[in-house]
Amino acid sequence: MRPLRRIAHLDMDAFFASIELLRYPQLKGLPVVIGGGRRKADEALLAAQPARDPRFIPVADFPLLKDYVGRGVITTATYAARQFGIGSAMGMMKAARLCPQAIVLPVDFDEVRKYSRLFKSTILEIAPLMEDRGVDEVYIDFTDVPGGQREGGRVLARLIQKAITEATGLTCSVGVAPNKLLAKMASEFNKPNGISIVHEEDLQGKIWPLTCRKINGIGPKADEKLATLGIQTIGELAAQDPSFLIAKFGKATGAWMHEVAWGRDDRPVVTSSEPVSMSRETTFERDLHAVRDKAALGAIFTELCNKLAMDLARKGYAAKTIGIKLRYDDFRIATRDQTLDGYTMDAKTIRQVAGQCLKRIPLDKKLRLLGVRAATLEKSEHLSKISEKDTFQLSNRAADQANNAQAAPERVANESPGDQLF
Ligand code: TTP
Ligand code: MG
Ligand code: MG
Repeated sequence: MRPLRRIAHLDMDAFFASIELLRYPQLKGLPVVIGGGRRKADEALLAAQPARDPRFIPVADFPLLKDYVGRGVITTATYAARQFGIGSAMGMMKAARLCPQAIVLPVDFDEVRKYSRLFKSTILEIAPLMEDRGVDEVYIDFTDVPGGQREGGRVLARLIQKAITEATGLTCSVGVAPNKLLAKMASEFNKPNGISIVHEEDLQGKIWPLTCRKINGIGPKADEKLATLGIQTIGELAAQDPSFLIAKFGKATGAWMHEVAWGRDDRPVVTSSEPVSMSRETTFERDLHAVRDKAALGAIFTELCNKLAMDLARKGYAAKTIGIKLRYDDFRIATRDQTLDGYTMDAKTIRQVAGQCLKRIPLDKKLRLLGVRAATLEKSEHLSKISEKDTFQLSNRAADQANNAQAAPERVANESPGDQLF
């Protein structure tokens, strides 16, 4: 008899922040946020005390959120900081009002990459079927791994958790379920440092009471639309006739919503670790206006495109989709993307396509942030020679992600750690 399918989703706890706590263990248990984008603050701290071991820098010497001046957003926060209502993607100034005494540190991408590799290689030593889903999370197929069926997967999950903590000093949370969809939800149930086991028969008790937003792939827009239809929970979604959902959301999305509400998902765990997308973005020092600050904005835009092209080249990828993201001064986000007929890794082409995307966004308000993204990636070595001419015949896909509930997750995995917030 085929063993039951058991899929785990493992996600590191407060990843970027926990990495800083390894360097500064004296901050354990305190509210700490990561954000601001630069290492200035604690470089100054260390420069002032060059001979000192970072572990012995007094807590009182660390920069506090209340003294932060700048326009960054919070990347993540320790669980102690989350008790004050602070979370990812929140503006630093807002966070400072919620918890002025929180310590603020910048992200160290080299360390993030190091620990990301380390925890993944630790898993691979125990369970060979692992799918990389970004900087701090993976799916693991437990089905045929020793211990993977015991207590629904809890025995293996515990073993992996312990191995990761021994190798890295970091904690993670694991959900084990019949498929990826349910495992992803389950890994959040007992965060931090938790394990949660979900069986098919738990659908009604554990999954249906959750809000639809908990489904990986239902983003804010789709959630809002569901709410206007009187559908708040996954159970309510499951109770809808598929034809009703199809009428409201289109054939693919409607049918997909029905399936996921019933906990069905047969996507395999894919072991290759290809990135989903790459992106570059920046928060401006001050809000910029599309017309009045055209030159400054244009220069930043070009630089982002150049950097993105370099990222692609360095990692050996070409992209078929180029997109942009911007955040207005009222914090609202707009995205647009465009799919090319061919693949490109050329900075000029990226800039031109991104520029066309920008033209499709209303630019009446000031901007805080601008980002450029490359998706539908292919290893450049797999591509036959693509001429510039080919790459630049655009097929103008009306891709307003914001108005369109996609069957794919709205927030793509974190990708490589240098790429933020797309
Ligand atoms: P998450 O796994 O979403 O968050 P987390 O690990 O910090 O906290 P949790 O315990 O809830 O899992 O993201 C992993 C890292 O990715 C996070 O530490 C920082 C980074 N990140 C961003 O850069 N931007 C974002 O919007 C989010 C959500 C995360
Ligand atoms: Mg995490
Ligand atoms: Mg994560």
